Amino acid sequence: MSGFLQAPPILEDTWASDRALRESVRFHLGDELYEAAAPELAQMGRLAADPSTLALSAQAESQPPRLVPYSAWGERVDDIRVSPAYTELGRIGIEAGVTALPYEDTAYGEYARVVWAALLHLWGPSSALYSCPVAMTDGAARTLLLHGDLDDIAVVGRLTTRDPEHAWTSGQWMTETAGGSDVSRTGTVARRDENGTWHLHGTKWFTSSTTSEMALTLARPEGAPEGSKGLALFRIHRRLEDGARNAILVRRLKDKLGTRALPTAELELEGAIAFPVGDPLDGGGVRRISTMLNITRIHNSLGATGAIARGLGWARAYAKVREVFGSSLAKLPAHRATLADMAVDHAASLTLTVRCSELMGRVEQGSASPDEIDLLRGLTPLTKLTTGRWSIAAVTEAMEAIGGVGYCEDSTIPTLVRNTHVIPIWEGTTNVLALDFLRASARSGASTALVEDASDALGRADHPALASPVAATRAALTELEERSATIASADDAAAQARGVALGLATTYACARLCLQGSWAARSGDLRTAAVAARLAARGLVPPAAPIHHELAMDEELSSI
Ligand code: MFK
Repeated sequence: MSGFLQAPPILEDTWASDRALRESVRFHLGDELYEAAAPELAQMGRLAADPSTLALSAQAESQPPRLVPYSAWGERVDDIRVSPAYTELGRIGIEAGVTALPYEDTAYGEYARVVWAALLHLWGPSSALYSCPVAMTDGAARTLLLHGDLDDIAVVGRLTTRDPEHAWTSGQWMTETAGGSDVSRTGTVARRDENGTWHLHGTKWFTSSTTSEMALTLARPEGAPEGSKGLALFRIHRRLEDGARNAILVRRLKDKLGTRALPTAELELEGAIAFPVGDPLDGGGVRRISTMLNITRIHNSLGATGAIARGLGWARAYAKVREVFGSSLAKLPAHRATLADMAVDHAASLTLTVRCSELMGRVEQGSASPDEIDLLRGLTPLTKLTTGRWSIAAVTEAMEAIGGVGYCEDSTIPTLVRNTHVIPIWEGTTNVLALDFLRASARSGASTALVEDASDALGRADHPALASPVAATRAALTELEERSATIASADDAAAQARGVALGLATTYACARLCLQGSWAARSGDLRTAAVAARLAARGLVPPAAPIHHELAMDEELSSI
């Protein structure tokens, strides 16, 4: 035996060690609001990396939810039991304001969502995916406020409180066997009885956070037309007012690759009582639930960014304690280059996500301009799809950076990798979101607003240290515009949508990093300028497929 014992990596305080996050928050908030927000963010940064919190996460992940279909005496109860550690992690988040903060009257005003984004970024990676019910709860609260009646709005207090004893969470039951992406194929039927009460009949195929007290869901009122224009939005509760079980049967829990602390179930709605949100017969269900979708997509992007930060945090911690080839791993140039690329992914992901959050806050407070509304509409799917892909790459890189122990379950890195793999699938896949962006661009000024905002950022990034990434980002914008001009048909647009979306999002991220880097450089800090330069040097726009080979490629695909 060699007698050598590797010192374990220690995850550092996630606020104090995350320079990119602190700078982004200060850049967006300004000094005064930053000083006001910093204490609560610092507290969450310490708590998220505290060994007791990490132990709760590990416990929650190792105690998956359990379905108890019947009571001891044979009564159908459909109870789902989750780990007490999972509940405790939720309590920590709720008390800290992950659901409440954007709905409170605070000094942050239209910047509340920036503080909230930082808070969630810190708490999320330690939450054992309690971040999922938090996402849907936020989406539900906003949807009910915008589209609901007084009964709907009465529920919002439960969804946005900091009191864990009083707090409810919400699910989002959209996915059915016939339609995950194509929600227009929803088969759940809504029937109104003689008293005017609505009852839902159908199967919901993936319902996450099934222990939530309520959910928003789609159903087709009897007699309504086929397709998405026949769908209505409903609020549905697991229990009725008298405490009795609603007619919702849990068929089974899903056996998932990751997110194992989080209950996800198949549900049979057997005439379950539900309450329409908005007019159930005006065909506006998908439009209304899109309010929720857009919010959960920003949460998803925060989840991706948090996963990158956590992977980077572990990789850095390991590099600090590991000696190789007579040197600290942290000092080896090849490894430093890998960590630098992960830091670029983190900063780029953060810049997109915080920008979305800032715009969302402005829209919610009613201070957004029409251009900012269009910008948020386009930036949300772009941010979701891009950060999702970056997060998979980054956590995989973290696992490799930690080596064999990172591949072993007790390092917790496999949990991080498994949990991150849901991020591009949840809330719309890469292609669905790229197509959503195309539709948003056709129906609103989304892409124009994005290009103009990027150009404006580049125009203001006037510190000489940024000259090279600014030039590269300008060239990327021109390339994207030229590529858009060559699109010949709707099919061609769809085929190119993913590449254009990834290119536009990365270019926009670089433009915003140039602006932030220029701001920081004015006080002598060149680190974000270096990040922007490294991002630009990687190439901002993925190459287009060679058009002259398209016919042969079609033949290749048909032979697979
Ligand atoms: C770490 C935290 C992670 C968070 C975890 C959350 C877990 C939740 C788990 C899940 O529930 S995952 C399920 C997610 N499912 C999807 O994301 C569905 C993917 N499909 C789409 O996104 C489709 O584009 C969509 C269903 C939204 C729409 O497809 P359709 O049926 O072709 O509808 P259409 O005609 O495009 O739009 C109907 C209306 O909605 C239009 O308005 P009008 O009625 O006024 O014409 C659209 O403008 C509007 N709309 C659609 N998408 C919108 C939108 N409005 C605003 N924003 C959008 N994104």
